[in-house]
Amino acid sequence: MLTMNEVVKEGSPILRERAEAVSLPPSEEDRNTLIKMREFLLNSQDPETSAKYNLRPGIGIAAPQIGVGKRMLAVLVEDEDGQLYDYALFNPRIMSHSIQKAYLEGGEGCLSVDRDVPGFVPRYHKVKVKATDLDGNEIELKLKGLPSIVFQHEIDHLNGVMFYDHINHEDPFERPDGIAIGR
Ligand code: K3U
Ligand code: NI
Repeated sequence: MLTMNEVVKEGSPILRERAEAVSLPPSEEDRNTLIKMREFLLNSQDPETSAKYNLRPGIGIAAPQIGVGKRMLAVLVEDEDGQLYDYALFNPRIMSHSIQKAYLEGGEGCLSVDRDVPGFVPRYHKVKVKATDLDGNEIELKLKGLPSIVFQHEIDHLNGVMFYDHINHEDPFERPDGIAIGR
């Protein structure tokens, strides 16, 4: 199983590189890596398992964060209605996005960042994402609110972008135009 020992921390060059597309159909190795990433999120959100293995709870993870420079991500998050977004995907692409922006009231965190970086992170409120799932099926997701923000954070990791790159460093708490989302 993956633990925090496998999670690459800021300063590592792989977090600043553009990840490579996964060749499809995925190899058994790529599928296994992605299955382990999803399992990490499940374990990290389970109070007993996270305490036992000292896991930081996560709602998303991208392959570069475990040192694999390929376009793969896993997300495990509930929206404000309690609907679960449980995805493990190859080659995710944002096909379109709203003009409207959104940001998390409490800012963002990252498993690769062992410090608090205060400030609002402007994102798109809604995104349409296409990707390939673990069974090789092409899927399209229409996302808004927290799940949309988590996907944008993870797709950023595939492009070498960190959440704090988006913060207004002159005034981190200047409210972006858009919807404030609580958690
Ligand atoms: O935000 C976190 C959280 C964990 C449990 C419950 C509720 C929230 C932890 S930080 C996190 O999950 C990052 C993970 C990363 F860096 F590996 F991608 C994802 C994320 C956090 C906040 C906004 C968007 C994405
Ligand atoms: Ni992150």
